[in-house]
Amino acid sequence: MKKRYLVTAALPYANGPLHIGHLAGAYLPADIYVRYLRLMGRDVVFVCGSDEHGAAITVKARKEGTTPQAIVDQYHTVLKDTFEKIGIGFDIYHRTSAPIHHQTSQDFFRKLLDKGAFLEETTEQYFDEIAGQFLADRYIVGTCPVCANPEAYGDQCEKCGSALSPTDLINPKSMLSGSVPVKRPTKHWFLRLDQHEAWLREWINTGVADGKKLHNPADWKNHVLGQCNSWLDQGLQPRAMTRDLDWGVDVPQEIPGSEGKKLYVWLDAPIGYISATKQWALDNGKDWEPYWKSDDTALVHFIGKDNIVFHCLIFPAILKAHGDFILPCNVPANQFLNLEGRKLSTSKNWAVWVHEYCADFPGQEDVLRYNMIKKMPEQSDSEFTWKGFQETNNNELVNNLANFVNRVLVLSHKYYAGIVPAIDHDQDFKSGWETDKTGSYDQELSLLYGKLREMGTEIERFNFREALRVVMEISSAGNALLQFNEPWKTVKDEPEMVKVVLNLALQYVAVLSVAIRPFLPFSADRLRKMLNLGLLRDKGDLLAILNELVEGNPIMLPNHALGQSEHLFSRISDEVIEAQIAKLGASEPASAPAAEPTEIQYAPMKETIQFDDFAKMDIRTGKILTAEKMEKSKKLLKLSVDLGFETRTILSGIAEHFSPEEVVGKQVVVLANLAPRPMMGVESQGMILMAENEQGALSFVSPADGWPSGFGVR
Ligand code: B3M
Ligand code: ZN
Repeated sequence: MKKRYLVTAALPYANGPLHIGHLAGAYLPADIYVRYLRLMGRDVVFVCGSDEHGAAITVKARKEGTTPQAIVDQYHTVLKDTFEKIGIGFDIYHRTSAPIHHQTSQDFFRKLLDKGAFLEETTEQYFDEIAGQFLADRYIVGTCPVCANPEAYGDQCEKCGSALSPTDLINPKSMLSGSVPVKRPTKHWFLRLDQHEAWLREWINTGVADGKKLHNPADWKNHVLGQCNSWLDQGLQPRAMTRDLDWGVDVPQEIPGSEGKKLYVWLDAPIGYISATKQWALDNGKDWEPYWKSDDTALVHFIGKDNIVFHCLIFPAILKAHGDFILPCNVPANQFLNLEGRKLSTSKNWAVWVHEYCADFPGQEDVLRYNMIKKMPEQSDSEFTWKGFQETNNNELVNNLANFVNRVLVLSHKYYAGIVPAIDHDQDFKSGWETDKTGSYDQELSLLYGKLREMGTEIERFNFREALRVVMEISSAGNALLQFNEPWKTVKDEPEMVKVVLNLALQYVAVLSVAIRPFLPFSADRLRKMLNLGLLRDKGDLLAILNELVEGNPIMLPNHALGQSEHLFSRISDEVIEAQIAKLGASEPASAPAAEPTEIQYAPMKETIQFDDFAKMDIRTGKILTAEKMEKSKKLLKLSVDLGFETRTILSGIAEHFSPEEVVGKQVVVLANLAPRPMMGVESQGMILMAENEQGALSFVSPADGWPSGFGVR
């Protein structure tokens, strides 16, 4: 275990408000993690802030006919407020326009320059002759060379996550004037990423850097490692760390050639984590340096998947080149959240804006949090729907959690005037964990202990959905405890047993009041009040409870007076949901374009092969002459395929997609020299090539109509 934690959440661009995709991607997971660490008494600083530079800002200002400064001032405030309202508990929410940030970034630049980390080079860059400006990053769009997305930016394709250079784009177009740019020479400082490739590869894949084991790659998410490796496999190129712009952090003036040059936003933005930490330290009389420079600090970056390469390769290279800084020990990036079957889109207003949610659902911030966690795109893209939101609220938060809490408190007030009953430990009762099992008080406490531990383990592994599920199991078991023992029926005849059941149920509620804290902080506060337990100070509260439970001690002591009970959650009606659905895309133009497809998961690239590997395959055109179902096989069709010079029998696994009638006469492409293979008593002599999409649908790969059979495909 590390001595201290520095947790960062991606700095949102101050060019728009926060939507649920942001929340589920980086901020909520980071917040849960941090709240948990604090509850465990760990030393943790949680930093974030507005990213106020880059084309995201200037393009927006230009669109709105205002200045970049006006844009960042407006949205910095909106973002800061929204984070607060939805309970993201940063220790500091900073901004990159702050002087301390400019200073810190410039110092970094000087240090990198001194250390020879840069290559100074004049290259041809795209220039917009109408706007009179060089076009880097988001000033230029074009087709992604990797996935063919026609709207890839000059720095990155948001669809496939590839990091790009403007010169990689196919059919580049200026975002400023829409014109086709020309190339002009300009001088910049390039980070020698090529020189960092070897150690980055080792560090990413083994966790070892400079001979020190820093982390275990098995703890990193697969898709994060996958993206890093596919980038590394393409070979790292020197990357410009400066831009010809008039908005951003100046290249330090004493450096020759600095005039008109700004730092690349992806150089200054991650340094924003450091300047935020510095400001936090200044504000709190602390020392920032151990958090960034000491090996016993765990640095964890929470981000969305579109920021992976910047946090896993480029920023680490910058930190390493500087020399004094530690490297992140994990970058638990999330994938994307879709909304009602479509990709979130700011321009089409296809989003749920968090500040609007807070205005429409006051006091129900935790309902959104709960839903976001349940739908958190931890390993793959996920989807938010308003119907799902309603069902989750009504079935899980109301029927399970709020109902349990309410029953326990109401019954305790009714039977014991709101005083925790003292109990006789030898009473038999039924455990809520398994039907018809006799419970024991001590065992129940140790089960609670186990659940809290399990929750913690999942959180520390960044499995927040699973952690929340474990918490809700406590509530389910609590409900079952009441259901199995029916205190409302047995209180007259078995008063001592009912005391045990309710005392225990109160322990469950007390445990829940802490366990829900990382996920549902507002409800945790309300619950603490109902239990008259005092608000959590977060500093080690969970650890304290674990220490009691492991000793077999109850959390709520006999004779403790409970507070007033209230409803933790209430039902959400159809009308409320319908109103939200109607709001979606409301400002969309009347002739709305066809629904955007949801974010697609492409299979990762296979490893590179040589031309010789390809040349070994004999691929030919052909035509299906006959087709029949194979007996006893759901999947296979038996085909005879004309290859011009001969007819082959080929068994093809397409029977669930096509009927024999449909495929007869189809022109196809055949892998003709695949070793023959007996299948279900028939020899298959080749393979028909099929295209498959992400839903598993199949399409024939066909040559043009009337193309002759038997000729090569290359
Ligand atoms: N502002 C990009 C983004 O919002 C960027 C993150 C910076 S983190 C240092 O996707
Ligand atoms: Zn792409």
